[in-house]
Amino acid sequence: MRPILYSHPFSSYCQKVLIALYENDTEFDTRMLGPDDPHAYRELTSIWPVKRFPMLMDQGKPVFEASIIIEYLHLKYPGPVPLIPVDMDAALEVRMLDRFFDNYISTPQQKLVFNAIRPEDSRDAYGVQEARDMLDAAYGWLDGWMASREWAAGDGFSLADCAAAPSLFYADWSHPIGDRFANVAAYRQRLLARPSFARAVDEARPYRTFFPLGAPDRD
Ligand SMILES: N[C@@H](CCC(=O)N[C@@H](CS)C(=O)NCC(=O)O)C(=O)O
Repeated sequence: MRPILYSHPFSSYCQKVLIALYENDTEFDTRMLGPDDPHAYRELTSIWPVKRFPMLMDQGKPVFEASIIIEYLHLKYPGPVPLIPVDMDAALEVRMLDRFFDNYISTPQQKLVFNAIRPEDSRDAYGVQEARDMLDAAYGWLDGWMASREWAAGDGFSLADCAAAPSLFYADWSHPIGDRFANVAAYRQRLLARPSFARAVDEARPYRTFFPLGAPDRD
Protein backbone atom coordinates (compact mmCIF):
# COMPACT_ATOMS: atom_id res chain seq x y z
CA MET A 1 0.00 0.00 0.00
CA ARG A 2 1.27 3.46 -0.90
CA PRO A 3 1.29 6.21 1.71
CA ILE A 4 -1.68 8.58 1.56
CA LEU A 5 -1.22 12.33 1.92
CA TYR A 6 -4.17 14.37 3.22
CA SER A 7 -3.42 17.62 1.57
CA HIS A 8 -4.44 20.72 -0.34
CA PRO A 9 -2.30 22.05 -3.19
CA PHE A 10 -2.48 25.70 -2.02
CA SER A 11 -1.30 24.92 1.54
CA SER A 12 2.27 25.92 2.26
CA TYR A 13 2.90 23.07 4.70
CA CYS A 14 1.47 20.57 2.21
CA GLN A 15 3.76 21.96 -0.48
CA LYS A 16 6.68 21.47 1.90
CA VAL A 17 5.92 17.73 1.95
CA LEU A 18 5.09 17.58 -1.76
CA ILE A 19 8.56 18.94 -2.56
CA ALA A 20 10.09 16.05 -0.58
CA LEU A 21 7.88 13.51 -2.36
CA TYR A 22 8.64 14.97 -5.80
CA GLU A 23 12.38 15.22 -5.13
CA ASN A 24 12.53 11.47 -4.65
CA ASP A 25 9.75 10.43 -7.03
CA THR A 26 8.09 8.75 -4.06
CA GLU A 27 4.84 7.02 -4.98
CA PHE A 28 1.86 8.15 -2.92
CA ASP A 29 -1.87 8.74 -3.09
CA THR A 30 -3.59 12.02 -2.26
CA ARG A 31 -6.75 12.72 -0.30
CA MET A 32 -7.55 16.21 -1.39
CA LEU A 33 -9.00 18.34 1.40
CA GLY A 34 -11.68 20.28 -0.40
CA PRO A 35 -15.39 20.44 -1.15
CA ASP A 36 -15.18 17.57 -3.67
CA ASP A 37 -14.30 15.07 -0.94
CA PRO A 38 -15.84 16.14 2.41
CA HIS A 39 -15.04 12.67 3.81
CA ALA A 40 -11.33 13.41 3.56
CA TYR A 41 -11.59 16.40 5.93
CA ARG A 42 -13.86 14.45 8.29
CA GLU A 43 -11.34 11.61 8.38
CA LEU A 44 -8.49 14.02 9.02
CA THR A 45 -10.24 15.77 11.89
CA SER A 46 -11.44 12.52 13.49
CA ILE A 47 -7.81 11.37 13.65
CA TRP A 48 -6.23 14.78 14.28
CA PRO A 49 -8.62 17.11 16.13
CA VAL A 50 -6.24 20.06 15.90
CA LYS A 51 -7.37 20.14 12.23
CA ARG A 52 -4.03 20.97 10.70
CA PHE A 53 -2.67 19.46 7.54
CA PRO A 54 -0.77 17.81 5.89
CA MET A 55 -1.19 14.40 7.46
CA LEU A 56 0.37 11.25 6.06
CA MET A 57 -1.30 7.90 6.60
CA ASP A 58 0.97 4.90 6.16
CA GLN A 59 0.62 1.28 7.26
CA GLY A 60 -2.53 2.32 9.13
CA LYS A 61 -0.69 4.95 11.19
CA PRO A 62 -0.95 8.74 10.95
CA VAL A 63 2.11 10.96 10.80
CA PHE A 64 1.62 14.66 11.59
CA GLU A 65 3.74 17.78 11.16
CA ALA A 66 5.36 18.49 7.81
CA SER A 67 8.94 18.22 9.12
CA ILE A 68 8.23 14.88 10.76
CA ILE A 69 6.49 13.58 7.64
CA ILE A 70 9.66 14.41 5.67
CA GLU A 71 11.80 12.72 8.33
CA TYR A 72 9.47 9.70 8.10
CA LEU A 73 9.73 9.56 4.30
CA HIS A 74 13.51 9.79 4.62
CA LEU A 75 13.50 6.76 6.93
CA LYS A 76 10.84 4.61 5.27
CA TYR A 77 11.00 5.64 1.60
CA PRO A 78 14.56 6.79 0.97
CA GLY A 79 15.36 8.01 -2.53
CA PRO A 80 18.22 9.50 -4.51
CA VAL A 81 17.97 12.92 -2.81
CA PRO A 82 18.72 12.53 0.92
CA LEU A 83 16.86 15.42 2.51
CA ILE A 84 18.52 14.82 5.88
CA PRO A 85 22.32 14.52 5.72
CA VAL A 86 23.97 11.41 7.15
CA ASP A 87 26.51 13.53 9.00
CA MET A 88 24.99 14.39 12.39
CA ASP A 89 26.38 17.94 12.52
CA ALA A 90 25.11 18.70 9.04
CA ALA A 91 21.74 17.16 9.94
CA LEU A 92 21.54 19.39 13.01
CA GLU A 93 22.08 22.47 10.86
CA VAL A 94 19.38 21.30 8.44
CA ARG A 95 16.92 20.86 11.31
CA MET A 96 17.88 24.24 12.79
CA LEU A 97 17.11 25.97 9.49
CA ASP A 98 13.90 23.98 9.12
CA ARG A 99 12.76 25.36 12.49
CA PHE A 100 13.84 28.85 11.43
CA PHE A 101 11.62 28.79 8.32
CA ASP A 102 8.60 27.36 10.13
CA ASN A 103 8.80 29.55 13.22
CA TYR A 104 10.09 32.88 11.94
CA ILE A 105 8.91 33.00 8.31
CA SER A 106 5.82 30.75 8.08
CA THR A 107 4.29 31.59 11.46
CA PRO A 108 4.30 35.39 11.04
CA GLN A 109 3.24 34.95 7.41
CA GLN A 110 0.24 32.87 8.51
CA LYS A 111 -0.57 35.52 11.11
CA LEU A 112 -0.91 38.13 8.35
CA VAL A 113 -3.16 35.81 6.35
CA PHE A 114 -5.33 34.75 9.30
CA ASN A 115 -5.74 38.38 10.33
CA ALA A 116 -6.99 39.26 6.85
CA ILE A 117 -9.74 36.63 6.97
CA ARG A 118 -11.05 37.70 10.38
CA PRO A 119 -14.13 39.90 10.67
CA GLU A 120 -12.92 43.50 10.52
CA ASP A 121 -13.80 44.28 14.14
CA SER A 122 -11.69 41.33 15.34
CA ARG A 123 -8.52 42.24 13.47
CA ASP A 124 -5.31 42.55 15.44
CA ALA A 125 -3.24 45.52 14.31
CA TYR A 126 -0.71 45.00 17.11
CA GLY A 127 -0.21 41.34 16.19
CA VAL A 128 0.14 42.26 12.52
CA GLN A 129 2.89 44.76 13.31
CA GLU A 130 4.64 42.14 15.43
CA ALA A 131 4.45 39.68 12.53
CA ARG A 132 5.86 42.25 10.09
CA ASP A 133 8.69 43.06 12.51
CA MET A 134 9.45 39.34 12.86
CA LEU A 135 9.54 38.91 9.08
CA ASP A 136 11.91 41.87 8.72
CA ALA A 137 14.20 40.44 11.41
CA ALA A 138 14.07 36.98 9.84
CA TYR A 139 14.69 38.29 6.30
CA GLY A 140 17.63 40.30 7.66
CA TRP A 141 19.23 37.33 9.37
CA LEU A 142 18.63 35.06 6.38
CA ASP A 143 20.13 37.62 4.00
CA GLY A 144 23.47 37.34 5.80
CA TRP A 145 23.18 33.55 6.14
CA MET A 146 22.52 33.07 2.41
CA ALA A 147 25.31 35.42 1.27
CA SER A 148 27.64 32.52 0.46
CA ARG A 149 25.21 29.60 0.07
CA GLU A 150 23.19 28.04 -2.68
CA TRP A 151 20.86 26.06 -0.37
CA ALA A 152 19.90 26.78 3.21
CA ALA A 153 22.05 24.22 5.02
CA GLY A 154 24.48 21.39 4.53
CA ASP A 155 25.93 20.58 1.12
CA GLY A 156 22.80 20.17 -0.96
CA PHE A 157 19.06 20.55 -1.21
CA SER A 158 17.49 19.39 2.06
CA LEU A 159 14.54 19.43 4.44
CA ALA A 160 15.48 23.06 5.20
CA ASP A 161 14.87 24.03 1.56
CA CYS A 162 11.56 22.13 1.55
CA ALA A 163 10.54 24.41 4.45
CA ALA A 164 12.03 27.53 2.87
CA ALA A 165 10.37 27.29 -0.53
CA PRO A 166 6.66 27.71 0.33
CA SER A 167 7.31 29.88 3.39
CA LEU A 168 9.35 32.45 1.42
CA PHE A 169 6.98 32.12 -1.53
CA TYR A 170 3.95 33.23 0.46
CA ALA A 171 5.81 35.52 2.87
CA ASP A 172 6.98 37.60 -0.09
CA TRP A 173 3.36 37.97 -1.20
CA SER A 174 2.28 39.15 2.25
CA HIS A 175 5.32 41.18 3.29
CA PRO A 176 7.54 41.77 0.24
CA ILE A 177 11.22 40.93 0.45
CA GLY A 178 11.82 43.60 -2.20
CA ASP A 179 15.30 44.89 -2.95
CA ARG A 180 16.26 45.17 0.69
CA PHE A 181 17.33 41.57 1.05
CA ALA A 182 18.92 40.64 -2.27
CA ASN A 183 20.30 37.29 -1.10
CA VAL A 184 16.90 36.21 0.19
CA ALA A 185 15.22 37.30 -3.05
CA ALA A 186 17.82 35.39 -5.11
CA TYR A 187 17.39 32.29 -2.96
CA ARG A 188 13.60 32.48 -3.40
CA GLN A 189 14.14 32.55 -7.17
CA ARG A 190 16.43 29.51 -6.99
CA LEU A 191 13.74 27.68 -5.05
CA LEU A 192 11.13 28.64 -7.65
CA ALA A 193 13.38 27.18 -10.37
CA ARG A 194 13.75 23.86 -8.55
CA PRO A 195 11.53 21.39 -10.51
CA SER A 196 9.96 19.85 -7.39
CA PHE A 197 8.79 23.24 -6.11
CA ALA A 198 7.91 24.56 -9.58
CA ARG A 199 5.56 21.57 -9.90
CA ALA A 200 3.92 22.29 -6.52
CA VAL A 201 3.52 25.97 -7.45
CA ASP A 202 1.93 25.05 -10.78
CA GLU A 203 -0.49 22.62 -9.13
CA ALA A 204 -1.56 25.39 -6.74
CA ARG A 205 -2.04 28.05 -9.45
CA PRO A 206 -5.82 27.51 -9.84
CA TYR A 207 -6.34 28.48 -6.18
CA ARG A 208 -4.57 31.84 -6.20
CA THR A 209 -7.81 33.81 -6.10
CA PHE A 210 -8.30 32.41 -2.57
CA PHE A 211 -5.22 34.20 -1.21
CA PRO A 212 -6.85 36.61 1.25
CA LEU A 213 -4.32 39.41 0.77
CA GLY A 214 -4.57 39.19 -3.03
CA ALA A 215 -2.01 37.19 -4.98
CA PRO A 216 0.38 39.36 -6.98
CA ASP A 217 0.54 38.84 -10.73
CA ARG A 218 3.92 37.07 -10.77
CA ASP A 219 5.70 33.84 -9.79
N1 LIG B 1 2.86 22.70 12.33
C1 LIG B 1 2.05 22.20 11.24
C2 LIG B 1 1.35 23.40 10.59
C3 LIG B 1 0.35 22.97 9.56
C4 LIG B 1 -0.57 24.10 9.13
O1 LIG B 1 -0.61 25.19 9.72
N2 LIG B 1 -1.31 23.82 8.08
C5 LIG B 1 -2.30 24.76 7.60
C6 LIG B 1 -2.33 24.73 6.09
S1 LIG B 1 -0.85 25.40 5.41
C7 LIG B 1 -3.66 24.33 8.10
O2 LIG B 1 -3.80 23.20 8.50
N3 LIG B 1 -4.62 25.22 8.08
C8 LIG B 1 -5.97 24.85 8.47
C9 LIG B 1 -6.53 25.74 9.54
O3 LIG B 1 -5.84 26.67 9.95
O4 LIG B 1 -7.65 25.46 9.96
C10 LIG B 1 2.95 21.45 10.25
O5 LIG B 1 4.17 21.67 10.25
O6 LIG B 1 2.46 20.58 9.52
